[in-house]
Amino acid sequence: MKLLEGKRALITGVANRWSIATGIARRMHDHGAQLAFTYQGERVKDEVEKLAAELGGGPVIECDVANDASLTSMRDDLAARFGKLDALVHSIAFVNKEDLAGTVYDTSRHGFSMALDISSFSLIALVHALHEHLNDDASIMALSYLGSTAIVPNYNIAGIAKAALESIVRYLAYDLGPRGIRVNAISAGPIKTASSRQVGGFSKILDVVPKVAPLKRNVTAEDVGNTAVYLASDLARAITADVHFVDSGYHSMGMYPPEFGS
Ligand code: 0WD
Repeated sequence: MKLLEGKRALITGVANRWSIATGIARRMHDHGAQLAFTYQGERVKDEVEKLAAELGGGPVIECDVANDASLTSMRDDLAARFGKLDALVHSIAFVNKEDLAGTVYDTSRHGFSMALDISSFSLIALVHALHEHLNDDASIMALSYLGSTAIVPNYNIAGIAKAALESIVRYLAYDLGPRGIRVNAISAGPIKTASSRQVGGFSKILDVVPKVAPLKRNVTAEDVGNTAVYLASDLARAITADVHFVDSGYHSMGMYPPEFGS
């Protein structure tokens, strides 16, 4: 059964084939959604165009979420070429590499502002730009991580930015709820991507999950994509303002199993 037949989704944050947004786009396409994509700049344009061609040939539009003019022109282009949205996927984050290791108290004012601007405020900016181009009952989702509510060494201000993002999800859910529009976060387990490799000691994080998590395995971008399909579908029409973990159950562990490390 196809869950997204007749629905249109905008996918942000594809950088390459390993991006979580790529896994989401693939699963949404499998379920019959029509897709449009944004890309950040020339560096990733070819990869995004290739993926879009493979997944139905929808529009590919430049959008730098740090730039209001870019958001407005994306909105106008999208309205002309694609029509109103039933789903919006926010899969965007940026933190300076030097802020993804060491101590949080050494974070610079500029590094902090940039991380929060691109990783958190960008969801507000996208919804501000697109709210009139969302159908009633649309579904908005943003990618988060456990580092928002718990200490993950080296994740540092990325975690602080995810805490803001999850709070923004709840407030947007309240703003848009009267239109039946739902806003949720998907908190993914660690997945090797261009962004995650910037986090100090990331490969060790990948080693821990299969030893500790109830499902004893890491998750994939396609696992995240399956949850995105559900959240975008009418099956989730009473689900909003929440954080949905796709992490093999890792977030529920109160302590590591006794055999860990042996
Ligand atoms: O373990 C992981 N990979 C997890 C990632 C676990 C839990 C959550 N996440 C989150 C990330 O924090 C992010 O919000 O998932 C989202 C997607 O991240 P990803 O798929 O891991 O990483 P990547 O493939 O690098 O995509 C993030 C993209 C950027 O990629 P690059 O590599 O080019 O920096 O975010 C986009 C960009 O395409 N991006 C922007 N898009 C528009 N405007 C901007 C910007 N200013 N900055 C970054």
